[in-house]
Amino acid sequence: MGNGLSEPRSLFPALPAFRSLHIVILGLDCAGKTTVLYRLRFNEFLNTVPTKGFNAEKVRLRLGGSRRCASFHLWDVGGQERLRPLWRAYTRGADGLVFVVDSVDAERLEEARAELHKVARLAENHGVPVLVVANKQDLRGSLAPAQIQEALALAELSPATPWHLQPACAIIGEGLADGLERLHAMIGKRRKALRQQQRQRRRRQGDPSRPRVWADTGPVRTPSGATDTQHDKRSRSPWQHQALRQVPPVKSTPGQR
Ligand SMILES: Nc1nc2c(ncn2[C@@H]2O[C@H](COP(=O)(O)OP(=O)(O)O)[C@@H](O)[C@H]2O)c(=O)[nH]1
Ligand SMILES: [Mg+2]
Repeated sequence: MGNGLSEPRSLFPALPAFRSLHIVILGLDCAGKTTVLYRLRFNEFLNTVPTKGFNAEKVRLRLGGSRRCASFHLWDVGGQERLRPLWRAYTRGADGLVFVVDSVDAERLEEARAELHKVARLAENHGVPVLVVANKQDLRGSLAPAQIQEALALAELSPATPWHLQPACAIIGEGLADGLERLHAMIGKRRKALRQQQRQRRRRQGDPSRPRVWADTGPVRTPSGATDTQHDKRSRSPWQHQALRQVPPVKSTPGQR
């Protein structure tokens, strides 16, 4: 479940496998963020205590049962109200966000919605893909993904924000690898689009980032008629070269040196 931008299942070649993606796990306290982190890292259930600061782990994931792997650097940040102002610092420069919600805690879904939209709206998070994990699907009374999508108003996120909603149970790990794979694919798609935009912009502007090395076209005559060897030819623009070449050559008369 997601918006149009999350559709293609994978764009693996768009992302180099050796570089870890910076992923931040957010959500209200008790949603199951730390359980998600440790399940992904150790592939087992670990009892958690409320997170005061953050936990960070590196995780490698085999993609779609293939031999290709992806590396993630996962940051699990405390979700208590007094810690939420810190989210902004952790998400700066993030490749993707994971937003975990407790699917049974209907009362706090409104609060979760407000926090999710607040963080997604930050200028520095513009276009950053979001994986929403509808956690605790094993519990009786858990809301269906469609209900969670509506309660979180995911359709109202910016059209530039790719998102995917993944039902999951962090206790046994169900849904987590699939969700992370979708996030990986969304990040790949975004990178590819950004690279294309960058190339188009460069083509329009004549790529100022390239080193200005002009071709060596031989000695150049200065207006005085002398061959210019004193100046570095590479420091002149092609227009200067052309102007200098248009100076008529000084005819040497016999006896003149
Ligand atoms: N039944 C169930 N309980 C879960 C699940 N995920 C986490 N929990 C429990 O929810 C509580 C809070 O989890 P924790 O990871 O500390 O939440 P955090 O505050 O978001 O980091 C813990 O008691 C977990 O065992 C799940 O998928 N199903
Ligand atoms: Mg925690």
